[in-house]
Amino acid sequence: MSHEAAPASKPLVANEGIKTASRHLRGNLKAEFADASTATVSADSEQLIKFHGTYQQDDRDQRVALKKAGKDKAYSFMLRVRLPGGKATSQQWLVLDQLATELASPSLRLTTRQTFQFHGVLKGNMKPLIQGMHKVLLDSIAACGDVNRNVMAPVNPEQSPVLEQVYQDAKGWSDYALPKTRAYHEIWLDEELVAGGEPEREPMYGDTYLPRKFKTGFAVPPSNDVDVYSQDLGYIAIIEDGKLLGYNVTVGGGLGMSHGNEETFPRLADTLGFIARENVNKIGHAVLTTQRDFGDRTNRRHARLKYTIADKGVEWFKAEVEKRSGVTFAPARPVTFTTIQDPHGWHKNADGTWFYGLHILSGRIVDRAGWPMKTALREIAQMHRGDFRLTPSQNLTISGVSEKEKPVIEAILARYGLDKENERSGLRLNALSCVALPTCGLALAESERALPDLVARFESILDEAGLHEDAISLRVTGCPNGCARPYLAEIGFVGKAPNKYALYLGAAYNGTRLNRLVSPSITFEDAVKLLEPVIKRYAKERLPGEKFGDFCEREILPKDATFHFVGHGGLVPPPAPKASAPAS
Ligand code: SRM
Ligand code: SF4
Repeated sequence: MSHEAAPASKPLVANEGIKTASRHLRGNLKAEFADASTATVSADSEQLIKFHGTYQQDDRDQRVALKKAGKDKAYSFMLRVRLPGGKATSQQWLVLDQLATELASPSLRLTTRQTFQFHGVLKGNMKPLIQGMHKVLLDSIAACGDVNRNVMAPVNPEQSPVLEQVYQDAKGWSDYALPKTRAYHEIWLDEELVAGGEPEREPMYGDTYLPRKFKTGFAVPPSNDVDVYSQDLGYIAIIEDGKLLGYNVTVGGGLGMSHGNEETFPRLADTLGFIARENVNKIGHAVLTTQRDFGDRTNRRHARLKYTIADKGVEWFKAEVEKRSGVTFAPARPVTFTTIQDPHGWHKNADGTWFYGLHILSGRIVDRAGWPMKTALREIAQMHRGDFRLTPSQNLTISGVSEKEKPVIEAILARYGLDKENERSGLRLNALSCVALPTCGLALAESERALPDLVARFESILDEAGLHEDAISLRVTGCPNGCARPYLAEIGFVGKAPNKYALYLGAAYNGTRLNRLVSPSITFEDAVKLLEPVIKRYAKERLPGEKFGDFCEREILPKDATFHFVGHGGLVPPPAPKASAPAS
């Protein structure tokens, strides 16, 4: 197989060697996880375990004290479940809840890609945790690593037969793009080693998998809940007269960047064209293998599909995909996205059942004093016969609720006060944050832990301005990797240093336009002061139906200017550069 991307002059990155030597992701993991004499794994294994859905981390709150005391870091692991379209049964919920209590932090964390994360898993607990998940047919294969990650799809398939079909297509592509290696089963589930006979093959990925992570999302307009333009590969459902005709295919979205490195950037996907439904996997295969063969394996900061397309051009990419798949794209069909927000509260499905959309700030499911979210949801799972659906905005849908179950669930929600959660401000219902401190090793600033206070500060201004109900998207991350998709938020904060954030404004609420840098480094306090007059102007001066991001783009952010914050007077463009004296 040719991996043409590595120019002869540049060496491959170390991860490529680790993958090649791993014998399809086996490496030394079995022995290292069986070794109780250390809390960690080797540097090579740290990279390999990602393909098994886990990251080695340490409790960053304890780092300084432990160092002072001459002790090692407080190591543990994060484990991410693979859950296409965010669908979990009540039985699975109960098992995950119990495993989190017994073998992890004990919270469960709903992610921005519709799945669960465990944190604080000690090395010796990893195998029982994975085995516990396996009993209810859950796994963490390809939840992380240089492969096709958890496939996103709109929730609530009971709402219409089309949503169910889209879910089935998303699940089908997720299954198709799974690595074929039995490494996971051997290491965690004690399956017999593959020995003798034909050597194991990875027909689609090859021995070195992809140059980098790869993400797929399916969207059903008018909702862009999955932020389809941020995905490496997107399928936008085209529906006519209630029938799913096929999909517009998008490629090359991605959000991660590094502060101050202009060679890295968030990018919205390009649309290649329309395909019939039966070609989903064929096109997925061609897109993925093109990236496999042409993605940059010499620089992990330049290895995502978005850079392959930015460098080689979308027309080249489209021709390559058509050649490999044998499918010719038809012209893209027109699509309109109006929202990214999850439906909250009770809604009736086409099949007569109900679903309840529950807002969960930052997706953290844990029992706190006066706020026993984990207990409440466990009680619901104990009686609920339908499913749970995790949303791309870290929220939860209790799905397929019968008429008989509905009042019981209502009573549980009311008993624990969760019914009030959906009555929160439009800003809070649209707020996302990444995990960041204390578990994320890459965090430069707080995110999840700082969000409640930040939201409360904005809420008092919004209330004063009469904008309590208005849906405004606010997203915060602890670093520029973009895990809460902050570059698609109307107000985006991106961590730079403790209590310092880059502030971005002006994305389209429907996820079709990126925001722009307004201040490269600002505290939350100053940002709120800065935005107060902007919010008040928005309340008074907006056009009918105009969203906050569009107002900022029209009124606050003239074209091609990067804004800087000076004092609390508002946003001003940087001073024009002084004319230099003519050379004599
Ligand atoms: Fe992410 C790395 C958490 C969605 C872009 N992400 C990480 C790690 C694993 C940190 C690390 O590498 O050591 C974080 C673990 C933190 C922790 O303690 O749990 C982490 N990412 C998350 C989650 C849990 C955020 C959340 O609060 O929900 C999301 C898990 C999704 C899932 O279930 O699979 C999560 N990450 C995203 C998204 C959003 C999305 O995919 O829709 C992005 C931006 C989209 C994109 O990929 O372009 C994202 N995460 C990154 C990047 C930057 C990738 C890049 O191309 O530059 C990294 C760092 C890296 O890969 O080197 C990263
Ligand atoms: Fe960690 Fe940065 Fe992702 Fe937040 S955005 S979870 S700080 S990698």
